[in-house]
Amino acid sequence: MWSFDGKKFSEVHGPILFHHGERLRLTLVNDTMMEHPIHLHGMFFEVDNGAGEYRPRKHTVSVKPAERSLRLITADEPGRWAFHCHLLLHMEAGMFRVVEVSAKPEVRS
Ligand SMILES: [Cu+2]
Repeated sequence: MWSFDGKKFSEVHGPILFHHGERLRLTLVNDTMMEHPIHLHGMFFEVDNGAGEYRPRKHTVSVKPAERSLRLITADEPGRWAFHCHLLLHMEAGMFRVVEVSAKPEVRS
């Protein structure tokens, strides 16, 4: 079974919610024997590679077998976005989620 957090897309209810403007740390743990190119649409992953402020900005980054990969995200694009493994076999089997970034907060004067 290919999934995120042990659940296929068909088994989850609703999107993963991000608040507009928030800064997030995502930890991806690959506990399989395959490499997974993980793609988040709409926003960049910043790869936290231990090099301080020099973090590569990527839409898709592969996570190797038994690797733990840290990413930073700024949720700055409101809407619903696909988050999935880019191996189509894995995506179609359930390694897919929808990320929803809440609407931009009202600007008050
Ligand atoms: Cu995969």
